[in-house]
Amino acid sequence: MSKNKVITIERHIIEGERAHPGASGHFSGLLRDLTLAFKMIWREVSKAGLVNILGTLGRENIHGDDLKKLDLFADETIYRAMDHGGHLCVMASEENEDVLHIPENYPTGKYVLIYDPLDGSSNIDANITIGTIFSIYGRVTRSGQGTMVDCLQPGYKQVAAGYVVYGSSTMLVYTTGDGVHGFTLDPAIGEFLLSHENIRIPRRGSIYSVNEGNYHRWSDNLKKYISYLQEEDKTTGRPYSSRYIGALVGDVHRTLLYGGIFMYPADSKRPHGKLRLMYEGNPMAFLLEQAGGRATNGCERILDIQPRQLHQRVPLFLGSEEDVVIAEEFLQGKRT
Ligand code: AHM
Ligand code: MG
Repeated sequence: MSKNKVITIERHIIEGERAHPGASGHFSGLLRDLTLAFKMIWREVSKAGLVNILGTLGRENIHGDDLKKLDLFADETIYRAMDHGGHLCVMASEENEDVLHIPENYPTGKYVLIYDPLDGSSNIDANITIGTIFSIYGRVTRSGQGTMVDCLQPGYKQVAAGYVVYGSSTMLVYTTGDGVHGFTLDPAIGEFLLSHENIRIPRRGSIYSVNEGNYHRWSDNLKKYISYLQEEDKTTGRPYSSRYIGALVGDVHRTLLYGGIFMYPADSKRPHGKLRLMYEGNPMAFLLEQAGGRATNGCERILDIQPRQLHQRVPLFLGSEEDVVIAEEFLQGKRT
């Protein structure tokens, strides 16, 4: 008989909160509500091909990407699961230009939720991994409705972050600043069960992940780093293998488990990169650091960046500590 205890995410969250004397229960309530939303999204994602709900809605989101029906469903599901619990004072979603207020008739709480409801949506039609990303902060304003000020906090102030990867199995990976823990959904009982306790990223990996189609737009320093990764050198395990899904959650999940480096750099077309600091950079950086890894924009720790806009973009390099340090050395011209 297996020696492993069966631990649901709900129990894990409650036990984590018990370790903090004086906790009000709001935090565990918030994460419980979020988990319900994730299960509702998973249900739709997993039957998407069957019920033919795929396809564009004929309108574009604020970033100009095609807005798929599932993006909209995921966005609304999270908002509706979280608007009435009394845990949040404000939300922000990658699909919406402005902050999302709590309806007047519902109580407000002391937390802020920032989320990317369905990342990697260009992969939906091909049945490739997609995901949901979330980030939670304590509020800064004192009471009532939260504001933009509550949302624009640097990543080191996050109190929790995580993602759900809807892949060959569905997993929820999260941190509250006490390590990174992964839960696999058992679809038969509809519960996320602890499957990856205290995930640690290897100190160095052997995989790099980047959209190499942008090669000719990259800086010379970045090109030199990629050449370094491709060189033969047995002592450092090079050449590295290249893996790129083009869906952040899947690419980061692999990097977290296997090590190596994921990059979405700045280039001549996108001087600030493509990914968004608040919705993608900060939650992934918090997770990676909690697992013993590193996350940078090339010269500054992601979690230290003071955000100025909700949708600002950031060059992103994250992964194994040693790999990211070497990338920084190349990007800063200290290695050639
Ligand atoms: P999205 O938020 O519109 O889905 O875009 C974000 C996605 C990430 O999941 C992924 O890392 C990146 O875009 C891939 O971009 P590209 O196709 O330029 O490589
Ligand atoms: Mg996204």
